[in-house]
Amino acid sequence: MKFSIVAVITAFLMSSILAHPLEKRTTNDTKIALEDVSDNSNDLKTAFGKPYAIFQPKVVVVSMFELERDPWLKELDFVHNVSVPGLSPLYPQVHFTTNYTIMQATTGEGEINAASSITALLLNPLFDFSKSYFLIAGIAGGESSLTTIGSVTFAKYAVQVGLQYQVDYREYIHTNPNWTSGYFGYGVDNPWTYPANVYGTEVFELNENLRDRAVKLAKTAELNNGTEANAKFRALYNETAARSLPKVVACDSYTSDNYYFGNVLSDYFKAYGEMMTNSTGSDKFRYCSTAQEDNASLEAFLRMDLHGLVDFSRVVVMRTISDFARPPPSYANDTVGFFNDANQGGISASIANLVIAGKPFVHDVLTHWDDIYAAGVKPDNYIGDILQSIGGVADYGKDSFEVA
Ligand SMILES: *C1O[C@H](CO)[C@@H](O)[C@H](O)[C@H]1NC(C)=O
Ligand SMILES: *[C@@H]1O[C@H](CO)[C@@H](O)[C@H](O)[C@H]1NC(C)=O
Ligand SMILES: *[C@@H]1O[C@H](CO)[C@@H](O)[C@H](O)[C@H]1NC(C)=O
Ligand SMILES: *[C@@H]1O[C@H](CO)[C@@H](O)[C@H](O)[C@H]1NC(C)=O
Ligand SMILES: *[C@@H]1O[C@H](CO)[C@@H](O)[C@H](O)[C@H]1NC(C)=O
Ligand SMILES: *[C@@H]1O[C@H](CO)[C@@H](O)[C@H](O)[C@H]1NC(C)=O
Ligand SMILES: *[C@@H]1O[C@H](CO)[C@@H](O)[C@H](O)[C@H]1NC(C)=O
Ligand SMILES: *[C@@H]1O[C@H](CO)[C@@H](O)[C@H](O)[C@H]1NC(C)=O
Ligand SMILES: *[C@@H]1O[C@H](CO)[C@@H](O)[C@H](O)[C@H]1NC(C)=O
Repeated sequence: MKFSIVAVITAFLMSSILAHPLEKRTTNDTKIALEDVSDNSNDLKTAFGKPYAIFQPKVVVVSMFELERDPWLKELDFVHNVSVPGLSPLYPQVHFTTNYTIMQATTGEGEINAASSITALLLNPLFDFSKSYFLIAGIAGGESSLTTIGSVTFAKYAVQVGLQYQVDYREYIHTNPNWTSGYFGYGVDNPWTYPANVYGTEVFELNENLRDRAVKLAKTAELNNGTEANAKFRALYNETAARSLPKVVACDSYTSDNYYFGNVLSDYFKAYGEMMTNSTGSDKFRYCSTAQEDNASLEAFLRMDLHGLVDFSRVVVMRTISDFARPPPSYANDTVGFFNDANQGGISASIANLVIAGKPFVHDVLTHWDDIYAAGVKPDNYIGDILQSIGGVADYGKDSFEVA
């Protein structure tokens, strides 16, 4: 059979028009003209926002690697791929649903990938993210006092724990026998003193009202409980949370390129996070999950918020627990064996629960766009970084820090 080439091209054009109902975002040229950047000062600012951007997604789901991405691509109608310069070579494209309201992006793993991918994405002129909500949805190690395999956590604080001095056990134990790990803060000489200087990315605080709404929505979902092997592994622990079925928990997340586990480092970093967030002895900060990207992504969001390119109050960090960060008592002397025990393997439950617990929030943003989300969910808590870069007064940190 032969086709007329014109008919084929026409059919192709028609189908691509139908398949890409791309509605360019409306722009207000009067407003843009008024915001002309060419003033006479020597402090020329780049344009505030990106008035000629084409895409303005309402929700962006941020994954870190393939296993976190794929269940979203399967669950929703992500039919459009868009290549973005500066994304990870492993994940060069973002994905849009049919009507371009939901976007998915994958950063690549670790702090460097997360920071550079989010920066590239937010600066791309095709996208206007000034009103978009971001759901960072990834898996993490879990603290057994608050979580178990498959648990879903939503953070208020994100603490980067790797930014410290570190010395090996064999080199401090003779002189500093009461140190519990080789870590201590910048500009000080022991692990119990608040750092004298910071790089600015140590602690981020997110919109608690938005976080609590996401928690409430996630609680309406029926979580994946994991496998029989997961259930047996949970039973090895003493803590009630670790022994129970997975739940949705409001608690805080750590970022560290250094993938740590075990009681010694978990105890040390828990205490460090409490010190950094000024919450020692209170439950203002509750460490429960450890992963490798959030602070890096948050730093990129914060910098772009300063220029109106995103709204830092619209970022949610959700981490589902794929494995425990501490061994159970029966593995007390074999932390490496514990880590490599495939039986705890909660990867399938944690991956499934990313979509199960994240989807209600995504749908809520679309359903209540006009009455709630377009205007924003106002935070009552401090949001931002340790340097108070986007304003407000942090409930942690110090009045000033030495310059490193
Ligand atoms: C990482 O982000 C968390 C908030 O999610 C924040 O509390 C923490 O201070 C950040 N840490 C670093 C080192 O940036
Ligand atoms: C466009 O912007 C101008 C200046 O800010 C404003 O007066 C006008 O109402 C805007 N028009 C629309 C349709 O929003
Ligand atoms: C879009 O991206 C997904 C995920 O990388 C891929 O599986 C799919 O083949 C791509 N589609 C097109 C049309 O390139
Ligand atoms: C876009 O599609 C989503 C489903 O993916 C739907 O919930 C939403 O209402 C649609 N929005 C518009 C403006 O059509
Ligand atoms: C650790 O030992 C030093 C003396 O070597 C002492 O000054 C310090 O108070 C001790 N710290 C703690 C938390 O026990
Ligand atoms: C998980 O377990 C709970 C309690 O037994 C049960 O109510 C729920 O239906 C289970 N969820 C799934 C997806 O099987
Ligand atoms: C955990 O429970 C076991 C048995 O019930 C008990 O022997 C052990 O002391 C407990 N360990 C901790 C750290 O509480
Ligand atoms: C771990 O080692 C200590 C000291 O040798 C011993 O008392 C304890 O029974 C061991 N625990 C396990 C679970 O093997
Ligand atoms: C946090 O703790 C440090 C060290 O104890 C202290 O210097 C600082 O003032 C505290 N910050 C707040 C906001 O309470």
